[in-house]
Amino acid sequence: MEDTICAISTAKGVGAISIIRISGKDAFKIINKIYKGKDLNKVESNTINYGYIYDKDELIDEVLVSILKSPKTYTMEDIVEINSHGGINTTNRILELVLENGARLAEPGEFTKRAFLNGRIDLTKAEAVNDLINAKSDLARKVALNNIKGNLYNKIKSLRNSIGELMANIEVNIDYPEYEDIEVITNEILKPKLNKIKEEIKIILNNTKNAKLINNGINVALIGRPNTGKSSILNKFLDEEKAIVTNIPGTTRDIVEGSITLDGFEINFIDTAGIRETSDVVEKIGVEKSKQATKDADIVIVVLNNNEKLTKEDEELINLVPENKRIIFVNKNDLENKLELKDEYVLGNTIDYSGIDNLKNAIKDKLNLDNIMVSDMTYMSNIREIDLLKKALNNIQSAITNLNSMPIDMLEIDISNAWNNLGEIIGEVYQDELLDILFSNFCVGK
Ligand SMILES: Nc1nc2c(ncn2[C@@H]2O[C@H](COP(=O)(O)OP(=O)(O)OP(=O)(O)O)[C@@H](O)[C@H]2O)c(=O)[nH]1
Ligand SMILES: [Mg+2]
Repeated sequence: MEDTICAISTAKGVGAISIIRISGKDAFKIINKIYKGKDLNKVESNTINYGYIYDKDELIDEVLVSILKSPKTYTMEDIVEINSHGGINTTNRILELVLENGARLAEPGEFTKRAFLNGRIDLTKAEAVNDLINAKSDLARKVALNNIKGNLYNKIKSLRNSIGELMANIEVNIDYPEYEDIEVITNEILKPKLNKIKEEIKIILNNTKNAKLINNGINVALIGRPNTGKSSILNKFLDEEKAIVTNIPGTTRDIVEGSITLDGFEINFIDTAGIRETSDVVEKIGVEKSKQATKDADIVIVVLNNNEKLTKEDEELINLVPENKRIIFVNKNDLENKLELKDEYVLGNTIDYSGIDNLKNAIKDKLNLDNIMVSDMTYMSNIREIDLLKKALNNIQSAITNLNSMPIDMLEIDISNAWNNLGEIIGEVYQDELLDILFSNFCVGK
């Protein structure tokens, strides 16, 4: 934290401008050594100043320099941002110059880490910054932004406060049993309070399933016997001739993917090789990949041919997929109906869009996407947070289970463990190692 750090904060490559960011106590000293223009010591905070960057007598670039004075900055330290012309050469030259004049290259996420260590943001907000940068869909962006604003922090903090109050009550009862004006805490008082905390934790944990769909997108695999029209369906979804379509069974041999956005969700379609018994080595590998894709997918569309009788293989495929992620699509309804099916299915063809529209609705229904859209958007986005919240739930559950069989001071151990778990989520309790791992996933310069 004593070092002054610097990094290129914009994406590497050719662009109109690049930003070299410097943060730390020597930030202004360093810029003064390489900048010619106004006297930056005299300018106000939050100003942008025109001038030149020089390496001794050599002009390096014409720039705009932002001066941001501690403490109202991203890191809470003095920050300088040099807006230079874009392009790899100029940007690197300026970065080298900043390094030569006393800064050290920032590690990934180090600016955000400082914002956390200096107390400006908690860990959920820091992690949300990374989520925002990596957001793949509009919805993922909104959720991340909500968490940067403190949505998740406020929820966890208030839960932690409720647990803290319980702990204080128990503590007072244990330490001062002789005082008469202190409410005696009994199992009857504790039980509903613990249950309420448990229910609130459960709601957040339930939402985390949605977080995966929001952040990673929804994987939809198309499987079926050869020639049923899987690749045609993919192409229709994408409005593009992405996969090869022929009337020869076994046309698709490898996985073909493409994505669309549906109501803000990223939907990633995976077209697979038609599944059948085959002696062809290449096709065999393709069939294995199809089976794997089925396992990995959030939704599996089993494609059948309306123009053919149901085969044993069709039935096997239907049974291969668990009901909660299976959609059966009966394709080629422009041709004569020869298929009979007991299971629920979606009907259509790849000539017009009606079948595709029905499939979109079926995907939305299956995953309850409309509900996700209107819920409160408090999602935990990463394994670290989810894991800690699950531990907190277990600890609260253990206190509830032991409520009648253990003395109250023993219950306090479980309750205070839960309190610590929540503290770790927001970073009020943390280990240095954890921070290193967490921030190493960030971009350099953020
Ligand atoms: N009549 C009709 N033909 C279709 C329809 N959809 C696809 N086809 C035809 O069915 C044949 C097979 O289509 P594909 O999309 O290649 O089928 P596939 O399931 O990907 O086949 P494999 O890659 O071999 O597993 C092609 O000749 C398509 O033009 C449809 O809705 N109606
Ligand atoms: Mg195909």
